[in-house]
Order: sequence, then C-alpha cells, then structure tokens
Amino acid sequence: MTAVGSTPYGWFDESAREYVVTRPDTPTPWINYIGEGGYGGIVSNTGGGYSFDRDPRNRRVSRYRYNAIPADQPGRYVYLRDQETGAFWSPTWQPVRRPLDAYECRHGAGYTRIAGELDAIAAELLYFVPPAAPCELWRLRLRNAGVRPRRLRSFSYVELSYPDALADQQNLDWAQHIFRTRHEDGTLLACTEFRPDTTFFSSSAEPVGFDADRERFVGRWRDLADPIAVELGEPSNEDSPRGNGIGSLCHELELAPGEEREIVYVLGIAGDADGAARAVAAYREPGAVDAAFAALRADWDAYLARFVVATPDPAFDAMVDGWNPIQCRTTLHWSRFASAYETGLGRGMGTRDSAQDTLGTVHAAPERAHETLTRLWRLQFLDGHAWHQFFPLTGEGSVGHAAERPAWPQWFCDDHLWLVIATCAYLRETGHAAYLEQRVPYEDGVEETIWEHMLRAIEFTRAHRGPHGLPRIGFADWDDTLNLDHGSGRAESVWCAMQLCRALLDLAELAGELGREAEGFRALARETAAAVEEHCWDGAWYARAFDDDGRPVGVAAEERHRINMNPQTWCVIGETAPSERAERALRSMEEHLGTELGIALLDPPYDGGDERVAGTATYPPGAKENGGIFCHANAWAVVAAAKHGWNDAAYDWYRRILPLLRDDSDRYLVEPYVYCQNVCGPTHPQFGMGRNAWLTGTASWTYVAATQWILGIRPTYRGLRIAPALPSAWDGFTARRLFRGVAYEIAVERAGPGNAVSLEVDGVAVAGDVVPLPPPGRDRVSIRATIAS
Ligand code: IFM
Repeated sequence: MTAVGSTPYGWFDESAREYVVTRPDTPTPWINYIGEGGYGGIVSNTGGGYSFDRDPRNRRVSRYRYNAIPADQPGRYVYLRDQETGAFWSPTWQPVRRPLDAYECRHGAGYTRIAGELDAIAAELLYFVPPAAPCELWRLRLRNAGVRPRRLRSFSYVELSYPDALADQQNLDWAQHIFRTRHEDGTLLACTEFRPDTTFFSSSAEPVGFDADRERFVGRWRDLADPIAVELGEPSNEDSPRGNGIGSLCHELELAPGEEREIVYVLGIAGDADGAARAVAAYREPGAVDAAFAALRADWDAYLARFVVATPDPAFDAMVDGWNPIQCRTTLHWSRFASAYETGLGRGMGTRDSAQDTLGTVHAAPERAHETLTRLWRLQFLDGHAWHQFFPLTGEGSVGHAAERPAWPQWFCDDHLWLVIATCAYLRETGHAAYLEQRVPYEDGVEETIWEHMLRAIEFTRAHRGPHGLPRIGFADWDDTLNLDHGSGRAESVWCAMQLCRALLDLAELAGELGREAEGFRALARETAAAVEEHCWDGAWYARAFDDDGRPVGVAAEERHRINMNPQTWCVIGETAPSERAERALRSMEEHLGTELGIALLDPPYDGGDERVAGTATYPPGAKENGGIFCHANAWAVVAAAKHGWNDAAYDWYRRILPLLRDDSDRYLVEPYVYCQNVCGPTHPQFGMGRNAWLTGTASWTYVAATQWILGIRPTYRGLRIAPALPSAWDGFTARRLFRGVAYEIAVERAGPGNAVSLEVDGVAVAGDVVPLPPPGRDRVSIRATIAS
C-alpha cells in the first residue's frame, strides 16, 4: 500500500506533520506560508516567494515575479561558491538550477526547511517568522560532509520592494528614483528620503562584503542563474543610490571535514532604522533563534491539539489533524489576498471569505475569530449590507469587481448574511453572549451592538426582494461570476434565499436561547422557503436564480446551465426543502454533475460568452464557475449529504476532492497537502487539473464538513452534540476536542445501522445527542457514543 499523500514528487511524513517534497521540479511551485497575519509571506519548495507586513499591497517587503519565465523567482536565496574551483550552486536548486546530489523540502506548520547537498557540502535553510516578530529568519546550516577542508563563499539574495507594491510595479520611474539601499555595519537598509519605514536585511555573522543593487550583483544581460558577483566570487560593496535594492551579504566560510557552520539571516520592515536595529539585535542573542523556532512550534502544536481524531481512514486523519487546520488558519490570516495565484496587489481581503474562514478556526482560535468578526462588522453600512472587500492595513473597503460595472448593483447579496451565520457559530462555540452587546460602528455612521448589526443584515435582505419574493442577487451572490442584475433591480438568487433561511434559523435559535423574540425570524424563514418551493422547484432539482426578465437560470428548459449544484445542497443546509425534494435534488446533482474527482458546479457550461450571466460565461467550458469542480461548493455537498443522512455519499464526496489522495501530480499539478479552489471539470480539456491552491473557502468548509458533519461533533449553546454520519465501512472513531476550556475525550462505536446515538458521559447515560456543559471546575469529560438505529 502506498503511504498517504505519496506522489512522484513527495510524501506526507505523518509523525512530523510535514509534507516532504523530494524533487525540486514540481509541476507548479508547491508553496507554504510563514507568518501569522502580521509579518509573513509565501515560500515555495525551491525558496521562491516574497514577504510583506500585514498587507501585501501596502507594506510589501520583497518582490516576486508572477507568471514569469523563469518561473517562481525571485525568492529567499543563498548561493554557495567553492573558492577553489569557482563552481557555484543554490542549495534550494533555484535560481541556479544546477542538479544537486541530494534535495529535500519539508513544509511544516509555519516553516519550510530546504536541504540541498552538492559535492559533499550539505546545506539546510530553515525559513520562519518568529511569533509576533516584524521579520523573518532564514537559518542556514552548512556541513562539510567530505574528507578535505573546503573554502566557500556564500551570497544571499532577496529583491527588496518599495512598500507600496503597486507603485513598485507600475510607477517605475518614481519608485526606482526614491528607493535607496545602503549598507551599515553588516545590515542593508532600504528606504526613501521622505518616509522613515525601513526594510532591513542582516545576518548573524560579520560579512566580508555586500551587494545592495540588483544590476551590479547580476551584471548586464545576465540573470539570477549566473550573477556576475557570484561568478567572480566578489561582492561590489557599493550602496544602491536608486533602482532595484537587494539584500545580498557575502560570507567567507572555511570548513574542515565534518565541520558545521550556521548563519542566520534576518529580513523585515520597521518604522525606522532604529526599529530595524532592534529587530536585528534581538536575533543575535545566543539561543534566540532556537527559542523563537521552539515558540513557533509550540504555538502551532497548541492550535492543532484542540481537535485530534483517529478514524479507520489515514488520509482523513492526516488532513483533519494537520494540513486542513493549517490551511484554515492561513486562510483566516490572508483570506484570498496573497498566494501563488493572487498577487497581493489587487483584491484585498474578502468579507464573505473572511467570515467563512472563521468557521474552520473558531474552535481553535476563538480570539482570532472574535477579532475578525468585529473587524468585518465594521464594514457594514447602516442599511445592512457590507463592503465586499477591504485592505487589512488601511481598513479601506471596496465593492470589488462590481466597480467595473457601475450601472449594476454595487453590493453582493450574501456578504452580510455570512456575518450572521459566522457570528452564531462563534457564539455556539464560545458561549460568549456578551459579544452581542459589544458596540461596533457602521461604515457610514453610528455605533450599535452586534445584535443590532445582525438585525440590520437581515433587514437589508428582507427589504431587497424581487418579484418571486426571493433575495435580489445584487452584483452576485457567493458565485462572484453570476452577474444577472444588469440594472433592473429584479434578478434574484435562489441560493441566497436558502442562505437567508440558514441565517434566520440560526438567529431564531440564538434568540430562543437568550429569551428574545424568535418568531419573526422563523416566520420570514417560512415565507422564504415557501417562495422557493412555489417558484424554484423545476421537477427534479431547484433553479439557481432568476434573471432581469424573471427567466430562471439552472433549469431543465435551458440550453446551457440546466442544473447548478448550490441550490441542491443549500436546500438541505438552509432547511428549505421537504425531505423528498431534498433527496431528489441531491440525486439529480450527483446524476448530472458528479465525477470521480468531485461534483461540477453546473452543466452544461456556457460556451462562447453570454451577456445574460456575464462573468460565468467569460470562462471556457469546465473552468472555475463555468462548470469546473469548485471544491468549496463540494464541501457543502458533504455537509448536505451528512445532514440528510446520506452517510456514504458524504464520505465519498469528501474523498473525491481530498488532495492527499491525488497521486497524479502531473495531471493535478498543485500541492497535494492543501485544498485548491477549483479543479477543471469534465468538459475541460485538462479535466482534473487543480488551480488556485491554498487560499480558498474550501479549507474551512471541508474542515466543518469532516469534523461537524461526518464525525458529527458540533458545538451547541447547551453543550457538545455528538451526531455522526459515519460511512458504513467505519466501525467507529475516537477524538479529543477542546470545547469551552474542557477536554472532551470521545469514543464512538457503531453497533448497528442508522444514525441514532446513545450517549454515556463519564459512565452515566444521557438522553439525546448533546453532552451537557459540565459544572464549573471540570476540565475533562469522557464520552462514549454508540450508534444504532
Ligand atoms: O465565493 C467566491 C469567493 O468569494 C472568491 N472566490 C470565488 C468564490 C466563488 O465565486
């Protein structure tokens, strides 16, 4: 049997929780993230990538050339040069790309370690950001694995960016005149005359020289594979008065056989040169780097320990205990802003995206969910809708790409509703009812409580309904590309009606707990569900939307886009459908859209543009929202199936998009350890190819689907619910979950078919499927759940 996650390019090391890349020439750069929402960046398996402080557009530290050739450059490099032979190479393989005798990259939680050996010089680079630091560290370890003494020189390389990354790329004349890099006491400092912010690059050892200017280092008509400074073995030792600043420090290294040396590089940004000096000094203290790395590991270990599972499926466990929550925490930090696909220049953070990102992390990082939700509620307007996107450093909000069509609605129908759903999830997890009384300002005025913000969110949707009594779609709903309202104010989203019902039922439950009026929410949910039943059932599935003319989209009578998966799953999630219709809708979805690699979003795709739906039809058939396999939406299918009691379907659909099962890397192309946003669908010539890995709502929703729906461990206001929808092949599982400060040890055993659960809590039988909150002072609870109909 092949190990979980094995591909021609690597394998998953379960004991270390690391993905081990064994060849540098992966089909695409396989990346990782360092940093935690403050200073951070991306790093690929060959050292490619870039860094920024909080905001990749407004406070960029280093550069990266997207979609360029050579690919995946520049990055955080160290060249090694044999001073006797003049031979030079990169232990990360790039940018020299000289074949190495040994290569291995280990991506772990918050760090990447790349080892490369050539000609008996073993090098290892460890990249990470110490918790809460304004900088990153690259720890280079070199060992002479041979039998003769060696004389080497090392040259680091990182290309510095003017902090305003847009200006750095677009306003070249200006940016290159103002940004200067100088050397002072072993540290390179880059800044302008008019702003004190200073990018710095330094090392733990006295350099023998430096380069501050890209053109001097690389030389004319050369590139990063053969820079003149490295070829000659001589740094220029000249400041960069203008142009392209770099961080290149040269060190002389004499290594006896078996001898090891360590150099730690520090790259970061500070408010001024003094701040830079302080950051550099902090990591020159003996033991500081090891302590920082240990603190990083401890922080991640504590986060991951909040939920640990052991099931009969090793791939499921590897994902749920490791890379899935790691990815969830990353999406919470960076939303959809900076990845190998998102340049960090344009879109900023998404309101709906960040709200959903809290769902997969709230159990393990409730403070961070609280902070994120509060920040998102500030993006809401008094009328109840919210900005679609925002920039984390400046707080500036935007309508996203709706701005390209100013005559069309400048709001999305779902953003504010996600905030309601995510806030209720936060409250169920934490029991922090006082949050509802926290006062938060609106984007356009006064301050009100979170509860009032929630009411305004519902009111916006209630007040913006179309001819069928369904929510108007605005510029789009969750599907950014479904742009049906071209100014009429009539187009409606069936999916959003279902999302509204979910939000209303969540609010009704919350109101009930608080002793507040809940009937109004229930009544609106009933009215909305009735409108869906009356107007949207198409005989075997639900319609997706109505256009400006009231014509349905996603119905059998259409030539294109006859069926769309989202209403078929959300009729269950939003509890709008009677059971037989829900069942029929799910069956239709599998029948018309199911593939072995996931469920396609719609079928048949548009072919050749269609102004009626605008965005969707700009994609070729089978790509992204036009009939691609949208992994995020597939997670909803898992939730819906489990909620509906289709245990085996839930598990089957879960596994179809599980990246650790994709061993066909030359087809899939993207990282096998994290979810990608979309996989080309069956109508696409590259069916099965993954795109847009890492920053996707798939992370949070697959985590919710696996832990809360397949395993069935769901927080409620009154305790932890244990209601698994186990695949028939499983005889049980065990889990450890922290909930409101109490450790729950859970053992689930299947004694017969069905999903009915009997519970024993600390040896005592308890009625129902909710484990009541223990009395104060208890920090451990043991649960035995037996399943049989
Ligand atoms: O829902 C969106 C998300 O906000 C950004 N990526 C695409 C999704 C579907 O359109």
